[in-house]
Amino acid sequence: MLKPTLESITKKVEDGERLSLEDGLQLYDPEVPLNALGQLANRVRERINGNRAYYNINTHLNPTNVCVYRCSFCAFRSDLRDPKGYAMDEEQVLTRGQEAVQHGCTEMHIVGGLHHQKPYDWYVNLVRVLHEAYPRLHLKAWTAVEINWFEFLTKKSIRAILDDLMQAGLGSMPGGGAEIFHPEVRDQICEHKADAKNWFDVHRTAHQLGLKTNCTMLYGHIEKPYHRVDHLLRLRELQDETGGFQTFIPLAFHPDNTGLAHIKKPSALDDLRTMAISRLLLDNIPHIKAYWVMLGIGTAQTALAYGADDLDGTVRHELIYHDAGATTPEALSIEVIRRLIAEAGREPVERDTLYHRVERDARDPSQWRAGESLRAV
Ligand code: V47
Repeated sequence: MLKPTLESITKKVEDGERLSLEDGLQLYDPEVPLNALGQLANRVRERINGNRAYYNINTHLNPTNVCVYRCSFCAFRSDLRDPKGYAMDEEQVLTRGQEAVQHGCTEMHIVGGLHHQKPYDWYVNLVRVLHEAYPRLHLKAWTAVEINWFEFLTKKSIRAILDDLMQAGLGSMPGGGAEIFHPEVRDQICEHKADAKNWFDVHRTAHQLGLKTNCTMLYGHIEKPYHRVDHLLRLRELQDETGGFQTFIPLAFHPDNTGLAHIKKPSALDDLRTMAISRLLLDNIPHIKAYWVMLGIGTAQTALAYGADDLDGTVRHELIYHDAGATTPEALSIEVIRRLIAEAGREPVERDTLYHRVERDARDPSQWRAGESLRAV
């Protein structure tokens, strides 16, 4: 078989043909000019999402940082007895909910450590109390790794656990915990936690139950291009089966305060190349997010021309990246996020978690209603 070239890959993209593992690997060859790759990804991005660039008004809640696992890339986790260790009580969680609603947030993104002294009910109850107090706040909560931990705690099936959480008020699931699926890498950076099969079983079941989920890839540590492309193709395969992924978020590794602090963080060029390759390989996932917290504002803005169509949100109270050395601000105002998008020549569109247009009351912007569904065009 002939080795793919940028020309043969461009032809495939133009003909709407699916790219292969070999194509993905070829696009990682530094000989392939980044600008040309970006332009190709941009065509696909505009084919799917037009000129829109989405953002949302959201907040993060990390109810505890105490974690049974010791993933070498994580600066957020803590031991129970470490002075840094914490676990929030119901009142603290509700205060965060109230703050979110007052700021007009449509979404709360909830993830944290796996606290060995907290029972399953602690996690379910947290969703329940927030949902009862603030029913309009969409709870995008718990990664597949947490669901896998709940399986261990309760011996219940994934389906039964997701049923409990949905009844309590779970609205969708974030894409974390995916890291790199290939065991050559996964066994070195997070050997004890949910493996690729566990992660996919949770997302498959969530999709079967009608829950939308996101997916991620943590890159720029010990993995090679092969592991990244393999990772993306595994996500594409589940999406073919279920269609339940909304958004893919490539996550650039931040080394500070982690067990991999000797590794340099990926360059902006690698970030943009990975963004573009993700857009091209994940032909069946509608949205690609440039998560500004981790990319930095300049690269996230540039990524809107390299395949990305979403910047995530205003993001209050993010800890996972800031503990690992992210120098981005703690939150962006709506005005700044809209200006960043407009400067990139895109149309800023506020969305809710499930991609409906958000319409705000001009006199009191904390008041909003969900409008039309923003289907990929
Ligand atoms: O799974 C942890 C990553 C993830 C580091 O679904 C790190 O909308 C880089 O998944 N350097 C959690 N990455 C965050 C996440 C996410 C973020 C934004 C939006 C969404 C979404 C999901 O963060 C973890 C891990 O892959 N991570 N430590 C670090 N030092």
